[in-house]
Amino acid sequence: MTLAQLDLAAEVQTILGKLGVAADRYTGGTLAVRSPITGKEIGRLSEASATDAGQAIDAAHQAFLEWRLVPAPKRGELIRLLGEELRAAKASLGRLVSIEVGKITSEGLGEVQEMIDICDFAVGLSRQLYGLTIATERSEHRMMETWHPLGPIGIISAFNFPVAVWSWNAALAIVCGNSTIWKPSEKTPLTALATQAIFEKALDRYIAEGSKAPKNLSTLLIGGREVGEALVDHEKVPLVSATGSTAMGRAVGPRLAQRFARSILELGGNNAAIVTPTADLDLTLRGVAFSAMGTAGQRCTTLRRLFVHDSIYDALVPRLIKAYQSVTIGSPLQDGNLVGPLIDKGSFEKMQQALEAAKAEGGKVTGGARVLDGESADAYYVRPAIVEMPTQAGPVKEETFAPILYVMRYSDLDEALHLHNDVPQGLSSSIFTNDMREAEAFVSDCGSDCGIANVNLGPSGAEIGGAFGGEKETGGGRESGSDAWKAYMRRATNTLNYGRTLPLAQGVKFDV
Ligand code: UN1
Repeated sequence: MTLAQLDLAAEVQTILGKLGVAADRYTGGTLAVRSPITGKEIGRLSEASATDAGQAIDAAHQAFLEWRLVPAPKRGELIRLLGEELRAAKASLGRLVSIEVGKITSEGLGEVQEMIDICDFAVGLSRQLYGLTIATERSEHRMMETWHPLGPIGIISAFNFPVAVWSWNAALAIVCGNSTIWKPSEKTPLTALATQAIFEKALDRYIAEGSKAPKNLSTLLIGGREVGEALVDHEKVPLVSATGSTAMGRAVGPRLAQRFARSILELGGNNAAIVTPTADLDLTLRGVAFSAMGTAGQRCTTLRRLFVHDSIYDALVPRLIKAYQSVTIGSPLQDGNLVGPLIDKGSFEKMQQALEAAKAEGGKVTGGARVLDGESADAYYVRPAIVEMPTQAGPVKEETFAPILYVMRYSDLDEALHLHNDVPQGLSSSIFTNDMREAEAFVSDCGSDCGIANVNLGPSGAEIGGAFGGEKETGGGRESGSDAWKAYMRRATNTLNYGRTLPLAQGVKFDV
């Protein structure tokens, strides 16, 4: 079957019907959604206005006032049910992710698995929201810290992980006692509708079990900039977790800071790997290929820069170029294809501009051309590009959300580390080495400056148990595992006096 023959609109309708989304939610509106697989329209949604957003925030605030009264382990039960519903919906939702974003089947399913994993994590966490007890200098006193819910949490997500990123935030926010309001990318509202329907199923089951939960615990707002701005500017939203470009973060961060609200920012990455002389080259090849070409280069953790030691450059780079020339490109729904389409024309154009700019800096480009345009004029498939660069200059320092891998030689590890860190972004990174000193140096205080630093695996494909996020222009936020939950709560320090006197700290005397 050629791309032009695929009837994805019909399949979308079947999937959404099965997941419990009424047809009027995705027909007849103003926001057109296209599948990048064919470039054709697969839905049309109504958009929320700023006024709708304001009302939704007020309702979410009311929901928060009720939900915070529910004990955390009981909140966890709702997320356990969400995990069950996601398991039941995995095949359908994974397929919808593939259709709406263009991910290959295993990656579409993998995204839903990531949602299930964070639910499991959050259920455990719901019995582990702990604080410290701290030694006090005052006799017959006790000092401790307690953690409390914040309020309605705004979640702004990007097209490339259209549902997993919501779940990282929502699963934690909800067990922590908050309500959530979600503004998904305008490019991927259908998977958001489906996810909201799955959440509502879990909520109905929770209530049917006899538990109490407010109706507006999780709200979905389909819309553009106005909706995002409403979340950012509304005094009742104490935290916005935003994933997207650095430009978006630059707009959102200061506006939140202006009203002393919090932000979790997950912005651009420009992730690199260093391949040292002792690296296992077969393993390196696979690690580089997946993290640079996987998801058509559209992960924020995608490998974009590769530093290869002089002594192994000729053993590795020609093999890599061969892999780039032979990787299977095409409909992500067809087994065997590893690289699906770019999200849209704009993305293709930015990729071509970056390749031109790289050439102007002396880069030698292999790949990067459009393919399959004869089959579907509105879909943008490209052969991933590998660019041998003489220096780290021009577009190498920028994040282009497309499959371009810039390869550079190095001879001295300190120099490679310097170049590795010498970009504005700081999300993820790797070293391929079998030398223990090099591996340790890379993850040390003087090594990679990123939020994620790996040894002998690529920078992409993180699992949810670790804190996810990065430094510098990546925004500094941490989501998902470890103690990322603390960002969704406020900390109170409590000192309790169980004596009959009032000793003051620091030896202060104040006898009246
Ligand atoms: C993203 O690209 O926005 O590490 C998130 C990874 C995934 C998450 C990426 N688990 O590639």
